[in-house]
Amino acid sequence: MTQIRRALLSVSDKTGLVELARALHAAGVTLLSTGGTSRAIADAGVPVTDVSDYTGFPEMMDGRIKTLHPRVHGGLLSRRSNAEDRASMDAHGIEGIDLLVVNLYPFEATVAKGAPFDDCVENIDIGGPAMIRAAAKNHADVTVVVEPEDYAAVLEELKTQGGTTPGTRKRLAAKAFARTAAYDAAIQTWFHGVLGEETPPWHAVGGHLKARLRYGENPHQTAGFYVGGPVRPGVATAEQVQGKELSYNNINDTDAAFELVAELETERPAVAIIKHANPCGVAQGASLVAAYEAALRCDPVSAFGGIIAANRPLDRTAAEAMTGIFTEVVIAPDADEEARAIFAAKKNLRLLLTGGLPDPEQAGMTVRTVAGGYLLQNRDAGRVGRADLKVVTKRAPTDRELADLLFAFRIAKHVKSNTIVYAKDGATVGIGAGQMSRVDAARIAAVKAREAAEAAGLSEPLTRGSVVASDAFFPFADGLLTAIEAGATAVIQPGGSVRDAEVIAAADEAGVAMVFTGMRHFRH
Ligand code: 93A
Repeated sequence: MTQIRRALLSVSDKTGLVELARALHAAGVTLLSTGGTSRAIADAGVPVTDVSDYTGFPEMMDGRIKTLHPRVHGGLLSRRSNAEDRASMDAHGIEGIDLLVVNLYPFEATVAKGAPFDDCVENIDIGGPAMIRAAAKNHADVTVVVEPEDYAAVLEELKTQGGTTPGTRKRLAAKAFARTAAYDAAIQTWFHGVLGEETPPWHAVGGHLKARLRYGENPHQTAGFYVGGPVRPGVATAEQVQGKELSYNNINDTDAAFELVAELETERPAVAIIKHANPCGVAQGASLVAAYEAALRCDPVSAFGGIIAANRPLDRTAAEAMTGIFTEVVIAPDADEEARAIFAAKKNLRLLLTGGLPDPEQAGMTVRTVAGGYLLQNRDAGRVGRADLKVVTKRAPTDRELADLLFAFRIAKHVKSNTIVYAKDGATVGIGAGQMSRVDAARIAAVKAREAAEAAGLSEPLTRGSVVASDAFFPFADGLLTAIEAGATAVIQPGGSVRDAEVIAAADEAGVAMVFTGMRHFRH
């Protein structure tokens, strides 16, 4: 147990400050504080000493120098049980500071609101992190608090036990270092942005903990949701309007859904339905509801319990259709009043509104772990357009086929490899995901399309007259032949196999049109 006789309070976020100061004073704690914080405490009628009176140095240089003084840092760093440290304290009039309460200049918020360069620089806190690190290092004797949410716990220990326990001080020290690490990471990210450079993704590892999750991918795994890096509309920034807490898998799937829908042409309403990070139906239509219904048709069985992303504000008819089956999450740029009211009736459904769509071509990095290390790469910002396509068959695709080919290839980019995507009239009609062989992906997609057609009471499989996209080249003609058998009339694929000639010949023989993209989209 460490008694708390003196506390230094220096906070930008003054939430709960007066209550804290009052309670500390009542517990007999002497208060030291910096300019604005000190004024707020004094205004509430609580006795407080200005740090500048304690150090004998005025605040100067627009507050750049407030607490950077040996009487402050000595008070935080001195080991109370060390005779030499105590002698130094006596020699220099240094008083022990037992509790440090700091929250930093709002650098992240200043950047987020688009403040000018100089304002951002001025909001880089120096004295705050220095004190936080000093107090956290000296957690054997000092308690450090960096967030208002921890005030109550410290006051409780003070009240019930007369001081803080070593366990609490260690936990708070860990949190303190996490905060300064995240703070420096935010500054680093901003500098990279100013320089027009990409930000290395390790900030994400030390990023800001947005939410502790109930569990990870499975219930026996613990997990947290960290945010950081360049701002991008999506699951990390969205406002959750309603519904249960998001789970680890929800977050992962919602991200996949929204990134996919943002990949499609923005002129037309688009909807993607995701299960286990893979789409089970994607479509564009004249309206959101038309797009949703077409997406659902692709694989209505898998869509149950899925995640829906839309590229437009949700309206009444879309909301009515989307609440027709059990859905975990809906994410969209916005929702009108009528749509919100309809979703509100489904208490558990999580509705996330992002305010916008992410730019599919925005630079960025991805990170994944391997045993003992990380793999870093640029995010796959590659996008194939009409001008990139090379017709390799005797027959060129028709305009309608071309539109569907590009649509299918954009979707294939967002499906686990190996993938084959069949599409028709701006809607997927069969998706084969995550197979070890391309021919299996083609087969599975065709089987699913046949089943969906049967379920809908149609006589023909949905793949009849469709186009087909492959995320990587066909190593043999077999995968292509499977797609042709399923009814595909045009093909889009990267090309580049040693057997391209064989594959092209097979397409020509069947009168199928084929285009090469020159770019592949593996996603493992
Ligand atoms: O400009 S600083 O880096 N220089 C300092 O010496 C210093 N000491 C505390 N910023 C400094 N602080 C920060 O001031 C704290 O981290 C806190 O965010 C803020 C509180 O200022 P005030 O009490 O005047 O509102």
